[in-house]
Amino acid sequence: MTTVIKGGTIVTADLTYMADVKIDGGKIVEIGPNLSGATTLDASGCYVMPGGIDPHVHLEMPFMGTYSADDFESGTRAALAGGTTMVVDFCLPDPGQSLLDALKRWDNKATRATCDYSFHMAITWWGEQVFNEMKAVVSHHGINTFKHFMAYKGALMVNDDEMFASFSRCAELGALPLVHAENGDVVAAMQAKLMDEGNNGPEAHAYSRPASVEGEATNRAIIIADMAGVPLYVVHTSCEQAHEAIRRARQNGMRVYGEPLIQHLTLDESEYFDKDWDHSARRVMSPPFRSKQHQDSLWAGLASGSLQVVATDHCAFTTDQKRTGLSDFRKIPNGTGGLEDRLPMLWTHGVATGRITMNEFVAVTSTNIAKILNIYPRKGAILVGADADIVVFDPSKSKTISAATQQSAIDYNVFEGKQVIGLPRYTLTRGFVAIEDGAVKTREGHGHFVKREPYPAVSKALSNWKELTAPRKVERSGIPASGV
Ligand code: DUC
Ligand code: ZN
Ligand code: ZN
Ligand code: ZN
Repeated sequence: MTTVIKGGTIVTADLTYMADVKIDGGKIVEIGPNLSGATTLDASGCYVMPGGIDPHVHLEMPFMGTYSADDFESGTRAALAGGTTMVVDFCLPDPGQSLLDALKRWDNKATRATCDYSFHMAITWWGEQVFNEMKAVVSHHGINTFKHFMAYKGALMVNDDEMFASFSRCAELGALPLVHAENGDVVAAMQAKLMDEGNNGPEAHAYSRPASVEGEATNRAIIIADMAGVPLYVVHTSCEQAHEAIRRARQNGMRVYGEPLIQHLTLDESEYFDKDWDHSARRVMSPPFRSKQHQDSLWAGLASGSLQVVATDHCAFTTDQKRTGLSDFRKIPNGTGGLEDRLPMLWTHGVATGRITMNEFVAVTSTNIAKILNIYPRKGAILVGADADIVVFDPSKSKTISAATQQSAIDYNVFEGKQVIGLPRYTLTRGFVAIEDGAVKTREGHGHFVKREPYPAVSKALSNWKELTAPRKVERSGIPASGV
């Protein structure tokens, strides 16, 4: 059964042109003028783009004494409704738990996914078993990325020695390390101080995690990656200090990638002040929202290429779950939603305002991500042979974002009341039309796990440290006798 997307303008990361797209067996089989097939989808007035890839989501994630409220069914349904056709979730072993056992749990949860998915593996503890299992994760399970939390002390956090060991192992395996970069020791101390001083509200969450704490950890992770001779991917880059560290590393020849979130690009710190408790607590996430100056830095990074990706860190909790922290901000589950809104919000605030081009929009929501995760051009491309993960995007369609009409399972939306222009007319997942003019036709279990091969380029990454001061044995004569 062939499908043809007809009359649209194809927009990729580097080209804009008019052509039809023919799909068969879930793949793109032909691109050109005047194509026909068994089914026709009218794309006139629309942009035909690679479906969004969200490289950073937490679905049904065990965290802070509860589980994030969107599971693989509702989360991927929200994704498709917003034009995103693949998500990458984080497999989190409990400290001491086998990585492979944790992966079984994640495999199980993800069988309900309505679009394709992959996993990053988190390194939440360190030991010989982890070192050994990392190899099986890469070579047998198709996972080429390992996440490290530099925050969440006493829970997920790893120390510098553990990060260096894990990053070095990534270099050997051709895998890419990811970091949540915040100085967890300083955050924990700040949190205790704020509580002692009677600051127990959600605004204290922001006070405990200033931009400098993120900048320091980003810089530290970059130096550890350089010493280990491996590239680095910094998740949820939210501030100028972190962006500056990434820019500097890239200028020095390192492959360091930065991932702003749509929330940090469009919502600022005023969400935590002079608002009611629920409003602010619903927006508690780490890192917290920042000032307008930091937002300007992130937008500049997307335009100039020093930041490469826009994600969501979708980790949704209901108001009831947030209220666990009513008398102690440290207990408010950290996380916000955004899967359904990432593309329309970025189009509205990025493309429609002229901050980024349409082609840059495709790059940062899809193509760059596919390249970094080593799944291009199967994903992230409108090319013959690619998976037919496609969004037919109508730039004239608009709506007001509201929890009342969203797919996510939670009872609010952090973008509530915001007007967006640019919405999917159709979203196709491997050729299946899951979204049609707002009608949701997703199929539970349609999503497949996408294997990601290791990268040969990664283990050959330039290390400034190795280039400059590779250890060598120095032969010396005239060594002074011991003693003074
Ligand atoms: N930040 C969040 O806000 N939620 C999930 C994990 C994280 O790092
Ligand atoms: Zn598996
Ligand atoms: Zn994080
Ligand atoms: Zn996250």
